[in-house]
Amino acid sequence: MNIEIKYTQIFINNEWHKADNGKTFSVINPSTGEEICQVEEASEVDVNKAVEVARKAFNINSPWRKLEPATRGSLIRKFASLLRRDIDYLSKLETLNNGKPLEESRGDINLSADCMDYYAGWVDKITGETIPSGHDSFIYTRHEPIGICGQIIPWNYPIMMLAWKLGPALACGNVIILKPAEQTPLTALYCAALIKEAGFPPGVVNILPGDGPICGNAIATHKHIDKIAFTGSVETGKKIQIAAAQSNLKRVSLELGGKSPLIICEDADLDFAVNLAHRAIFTNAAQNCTAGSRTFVHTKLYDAFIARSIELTKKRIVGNPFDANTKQGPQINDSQFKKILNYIELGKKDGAKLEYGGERVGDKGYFIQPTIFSDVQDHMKIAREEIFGPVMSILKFDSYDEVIERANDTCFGLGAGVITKDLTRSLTFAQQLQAGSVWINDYDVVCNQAPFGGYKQSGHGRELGRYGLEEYYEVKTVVIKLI
Ligand code: TXE
Repeated sequence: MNIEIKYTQIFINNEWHKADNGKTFSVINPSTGEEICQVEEASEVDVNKAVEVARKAFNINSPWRKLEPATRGSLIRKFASLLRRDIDYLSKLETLNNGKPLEESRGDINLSADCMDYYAGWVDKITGETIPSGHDSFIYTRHEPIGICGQIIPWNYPIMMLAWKLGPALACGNVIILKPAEQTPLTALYCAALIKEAGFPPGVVNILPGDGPICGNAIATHKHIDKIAFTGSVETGKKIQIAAAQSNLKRVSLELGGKSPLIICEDADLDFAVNLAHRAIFTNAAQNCTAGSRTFVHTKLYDAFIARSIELTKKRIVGNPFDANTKQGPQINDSQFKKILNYIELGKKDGAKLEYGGERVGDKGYFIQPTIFSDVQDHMKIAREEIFGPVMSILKFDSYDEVIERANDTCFGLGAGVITKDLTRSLTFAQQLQAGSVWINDYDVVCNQAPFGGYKQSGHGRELGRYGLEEYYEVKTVVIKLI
């Protein structure tokens, strides 16, 4: 597919820049392993430049700070409408760079535009409170923007992660330095052009493509960046939290990995459960932080569940993401591809039973067969670590008390699902599962108005919904003595 690449430079102050040190990096098409283009690689010097213009944009008398709330909302809404206007081009660019099926890219862009609209609606509703006080004083709170927000995003949902980050930050009136993942900078750079077209003042949104340990680290350690929001691995999340603490104690919100359980109870309809569990793990080639990567199946359904899951998985079409029949594209890059194949080997070595898949598909690009393991035990690496690849791990259970304990026996806590028709059982699970989202008879339902985030090492803070705004404002108490 021939898709024109329009933007490959660093976006600072509504202008395009070359990297200060002249460096570029290669962006790879995961379907072929071949280079799409070179992109300018931002370093610390470029981050410093972005901070300088962002500070000006955040000055109390700047055009951005003086905007009426409704006007700020209109700018965000305009950006959403431009995403929708260019959805044909943007979805092709996303599929080229990330490898997800074209229909899924379209879905992501629609959800991203909806997310921006959702937060545009909040702009003039972010209110403080009046606080009870003595008869001779008046106390109220103001919700004020934090300032310069660094935002570092991953490659699995490139546009959607950008929208989740920009939406609440802009709604609260902050200014932004965003770094897309080095694997997938292309749609973020196109979005930069749309930000300018929408009419945001210079310096409000700056988008710097670059490497994690260089550009990302410069953002995390910068003394004049006031907040950092990150989505990615636990390992990098910890580095960011340390960098934030050691530099200027900037505010931190983290959305990290998962090892989410999906529990299929004995009263579940078998076909319904098989289809839901399949979608829960294999969506987005399982490059999904909420992937249902531990499938707990009640003993009574266990054998039939495995047989039907194999049948369904055999029909899953893996290949060219531009082909309308394709359900699963490639993994993002060579290192993820190798990591996943290595986990499959570990699963076999640890004694899990490989029921289906386990191999590479084709001889170029990073395609892997959807894979099913049964007889997975809690202690095995494939049941404990985030694989981030198309590997379904099926575990058997007998009693509900036991399965709740096993489901919670993980360092993660992002999502959890339960399939049952029993109301009391579903509510018991909802109370006792340690996860930021619990889905009953559904899976991975993420909507703009409901908070999303993790317990334990899946992160802290929440994105989306009203709670998502709380990560982007300071609360100021004003006390007035009535003299
Ligand atoms: O993640 P990283 P990687 C998980 C998943 C995957 C694993 C590794 O298990 O297999 O992480 O993926 C930037 N300072 N998730 O290596 O490194 C980097 O440039 C500042 C879960 O891609 O966390 C990119 O923009 N930033 C996940 C972003 O961090 C740094 C999504 C994510 O990269 C940095 C992706 C540093 N020192 C992977 N090092 C989810 N929660 O959805 C890297 N980065």
